[in-house]
Amino acid sequence: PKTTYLKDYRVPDFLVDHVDLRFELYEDGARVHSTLSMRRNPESVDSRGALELDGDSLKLESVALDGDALDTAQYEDLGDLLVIADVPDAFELQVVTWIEPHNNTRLEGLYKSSGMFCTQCEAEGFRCITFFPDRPDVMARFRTRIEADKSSYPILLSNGNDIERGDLADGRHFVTWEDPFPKPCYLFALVAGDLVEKRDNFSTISGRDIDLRMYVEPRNSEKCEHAMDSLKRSMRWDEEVYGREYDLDIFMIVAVDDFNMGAMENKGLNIFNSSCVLASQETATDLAFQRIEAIVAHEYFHNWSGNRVTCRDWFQLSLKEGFTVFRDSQFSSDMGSPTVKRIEDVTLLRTAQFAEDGGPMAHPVRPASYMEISNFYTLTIYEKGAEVVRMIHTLLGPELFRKGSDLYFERHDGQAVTTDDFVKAMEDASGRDLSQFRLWYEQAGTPVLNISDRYDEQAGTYNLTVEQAIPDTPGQEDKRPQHIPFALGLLDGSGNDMPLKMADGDDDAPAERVLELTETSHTFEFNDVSERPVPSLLRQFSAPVRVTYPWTREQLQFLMSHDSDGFNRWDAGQRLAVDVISSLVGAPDKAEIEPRLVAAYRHLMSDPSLDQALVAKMLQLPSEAYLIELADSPDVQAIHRARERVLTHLAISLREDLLACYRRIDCTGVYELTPVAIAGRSLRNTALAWLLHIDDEEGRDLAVNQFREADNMTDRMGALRALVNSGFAADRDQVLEAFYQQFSDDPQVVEQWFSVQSSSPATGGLDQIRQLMAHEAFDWKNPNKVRSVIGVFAGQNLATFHAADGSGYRFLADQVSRLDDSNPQIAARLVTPLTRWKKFAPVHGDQMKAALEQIRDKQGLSRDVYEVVHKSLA
Ligand code: HT7
Ligand code: ZN
Repeated sequence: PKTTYLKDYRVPDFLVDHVDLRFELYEDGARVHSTLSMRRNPESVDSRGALELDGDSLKLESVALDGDALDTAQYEDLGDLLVIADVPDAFELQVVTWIEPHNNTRLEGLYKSSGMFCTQCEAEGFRCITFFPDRPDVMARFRTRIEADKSSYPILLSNGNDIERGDLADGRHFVTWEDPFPKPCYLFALVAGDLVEKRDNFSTISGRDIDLRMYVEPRNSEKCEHAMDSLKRSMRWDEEVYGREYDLDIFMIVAVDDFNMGAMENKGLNIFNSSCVLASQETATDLAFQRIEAIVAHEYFHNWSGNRVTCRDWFQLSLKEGFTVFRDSQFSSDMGSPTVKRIEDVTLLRTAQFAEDGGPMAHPVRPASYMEISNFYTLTIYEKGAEVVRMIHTLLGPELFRKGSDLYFERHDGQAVTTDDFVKAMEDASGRDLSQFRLWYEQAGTPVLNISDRYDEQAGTYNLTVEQAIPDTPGQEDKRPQHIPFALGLLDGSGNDMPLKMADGDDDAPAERVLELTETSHTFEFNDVSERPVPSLLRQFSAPVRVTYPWTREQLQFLMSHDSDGFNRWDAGQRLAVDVISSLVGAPDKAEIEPRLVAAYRHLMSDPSLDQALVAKMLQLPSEAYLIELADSPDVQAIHRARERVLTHLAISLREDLLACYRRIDCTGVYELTPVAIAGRSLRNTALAWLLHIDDEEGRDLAVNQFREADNMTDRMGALRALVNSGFAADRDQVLEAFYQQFSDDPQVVEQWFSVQSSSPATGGLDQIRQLMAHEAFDWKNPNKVRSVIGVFAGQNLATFHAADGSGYRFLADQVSRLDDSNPQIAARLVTPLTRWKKFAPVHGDQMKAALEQIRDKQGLSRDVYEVVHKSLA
């Protein structure tokens, strides 16, 4: 497959002013009539070149230029390109193609999901519908007429406003949609199905009335309220925080079961994976409710950050994704607990993005090349990209950042631009020089900050030395130091923030400072420091970096209870737990377990005056995945055993506290989604999980009872998970069966039922995973089912996946090879755990590598999987 390079970017040779589409939808295929009003681009360097349009899996029926049919000598159909050598400067091109949505298992372009037609055009799916210059810097106005059987497809949707509808012969009907905003074709959408409509409305800040509509299958009609409320909150928030008002008269959301990602921000017609939009108290956990709110917000926010201002090319993907993730995380912070939201974001970043940044697929936030763009919808583009925007926010402060975003939206409205344009707007609005900061977009790899300090009691000075280093990544060595905002505080012996005085005669002595690192090494001096402080470093995780500092366990325990920064209190707890667990990896069974950890957790559990939302997070031990990420040549089985030992020790030592904690929290009231209520359920379920970890009989009774009595999925799932991970095999089998019987007709719940089993070493041995794949509810064509069984197994059931005999690796290779024929995007994502083979000792690494080679040697490998496998083996 060929590689596309950023350095080769050229403006398009042809522009499209208007697109007229007519879809004839049938059971055995669809005919697409496309009329493109085109002209040569005056900015193109090639003023006489041939017209080339992208295509993929299309059957070309006819081509006409300005009304004259072309014969096959006048154009060339190369499959992936339609070439017309001789075209005038401005013309109308009519192309008719035939496609087969019912056979489209890749879920790119137009396909069928549960009997309905739907589309996914980002990144390069529009070319699977018709021939088109499929690149985001070609923006056009679209008019779309959809024709289909009226009884099977009463609802026909596309972008914009519906301007005409009517009946046709043979029981068919049509609706025509017009989108007044020019857009790239990746934002085109079409839906046709037998769906129920849920309506609401929103009055914008300027008093315009917007029609809000959700379309779902009839069985899901009671699961729309949360998404609709989330949408209205998002619309209000974007007006208040970013001054962004919605621009069309209608905003539509559609839920589909078969979808490769979470959702898609098509103009005025967002399409969602059902699992990311449908929820009821009975069927969705607290986590799912929060996720839905965040994704609805994310897609809505794209209307400005992505649609009104879009990407010039796919190397600029983080322009819209990083910025929009930053915006949705600000929104979630404002809707719930900011500290908890930050903890969740950082956990994902440090566990998974850092791993990506240290692996063979590491790439900058603005990549320099790709083979298959779908492989670049990564944690680096999304999460690290959001951190980069967050650092700009930290450096500029909220007011200047808002000035910068206003300028960006105003300056580039209706344009396709670059990450550099974004940074430039921030510079121009603030007067700050961000030239060194731009390296965050260009250099891959996670910077490491090595920190040391010295306290001079006589002089009353405290010196903090910070050295930064950025590791080599594929194709990038000898990196330059980056511009890093580094927030810190210093704690005195009573746990109070000390005034941070940095120069003699300086009156300004704040309790917290954001230092700016620009050199390889800095030494910062603090004056009038009356005692040796305990440093609270990188508060709020002010930059996506690794920090090393020789904290003692005493200091960590101290920070856990005293740091005024809630995030760093949590982080100190994580560091203490990591230190304790790591010290037990490979240690004899009788090695002592740090008593400070038990004391710290007892304090957290038994003091109800503490922020319960933070406590609920602090009681989560670092995951196996995170411990593996932190280790060099990790021994997964030994890490698993050490973590289990610590959990067992904590549960035994804290048994009475756990029972008291469980009973103290009243969960009998009305189900609420407030941070306090969510924290209460989380704490109770953690207590239950720990009690069942040691097969406590009383815990078992509580769990069985909770499972039976629960009026919400969080508690039912909490009990189910605890029982599944316990040694109470009979209870486990019983509740699993009861759960399935109750929810077998709800695909989103069945996905949770699959996940709870495939993630558990107790039920997720390889044989059981195979059994789940043979289950009546498993479906190879549905990405959610594949992810909930195979993806969860390889990503979360790590002790089984990394079995010493390599069976987990070979199993994954077999599944990837099988899936590659039908859905290459999902197959390529499933490969991820194997790509990390170099991190592991040869006993594992060699077998992981062999599994990659097994995939590599498969005939007819897709470009998606080819890229991941070859780059991993390089
Ligand atoms: N912008 C959307 C990206 C997306 C996507 C990309 C590749 C393949 C399938 C896809 N479905 C959606 C999602 C978002 O970030 O909002
Ligand atoms: Zn997005």
